[in-house]
Amino acid sequence: EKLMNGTLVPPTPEPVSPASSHPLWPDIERKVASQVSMAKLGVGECGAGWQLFAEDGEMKMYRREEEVDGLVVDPLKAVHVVKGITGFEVCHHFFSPQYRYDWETTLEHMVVVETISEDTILFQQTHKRIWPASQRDAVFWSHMRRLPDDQDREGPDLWTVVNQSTELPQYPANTGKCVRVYLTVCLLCQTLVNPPKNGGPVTRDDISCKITYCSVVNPGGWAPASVLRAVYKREYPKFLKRFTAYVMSKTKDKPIRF
Ligand code: 6CM
Repeated sequence: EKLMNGTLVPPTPEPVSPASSHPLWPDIERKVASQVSMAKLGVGECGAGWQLFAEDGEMKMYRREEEVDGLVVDPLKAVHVVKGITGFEVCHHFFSPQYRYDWETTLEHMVVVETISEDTILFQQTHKRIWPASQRDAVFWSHMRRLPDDQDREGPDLWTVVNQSTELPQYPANTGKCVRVYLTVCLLCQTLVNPPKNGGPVTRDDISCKITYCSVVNPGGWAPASVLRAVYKREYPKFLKRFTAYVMSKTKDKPIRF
């Protein structure tokens, strides 16, 4: 830009670009819309073949056995209700890189490749090896958003985080010791509020969060089906319990954030 006296004013640099001008944006918009509408469906409404494989209190986990080219890609759908936390708080801790090593036990290393905007980040991760298969890595975008209330429901808005594999020239697949996995993950959260009878302020005793977690992971290369299914059966319940307990512990003495 030029001032009246002809001096050049350099444009103020933006710390992060707005996600809507990023080349990945059309993909993100499409994926988020389709993943959220799928996540909103109950297991009875989204096709046959869902089997309950883990249950613990309010937590229920279902999977559908599926293989593509001989590789296990079992879709997973989990629902949980957790007291004392909001959908925003759950999504915030799932999305933000600074908390990930605290709760993600399958993680070996995480790189923030690009912060596209405050709600959209590109990650590269390596995960722990599952014997006897090769170690896995993943490259994915992660996007967090508030969802407008389509049903004119009373109460707070929904929040979601969608993680979706993508390709990055800086991180070509299958060139090192890792095999690239391909993932589609959707976390969808609804805050439930029980208005206190005395008309006083809402406390953590009055709220709970209904969580839906859906995931499809293609292991990308050879991994024995029985071992993979056994690992998933153990690791997914462990993840959801540990992660939600973590959010409870991080928020319990803090003001509620919707
Ligand atoms: O959704 C989850 N985590 C997110 C943040 O890391 C993200 C990552 C998903 C990665 C899924 C691919 C994992 C493949 C390798 C699994 C290795 C298991 C090692 C077991 C230890 C011996 O969406 C939570 C993912 C929870 C996975 C169980």
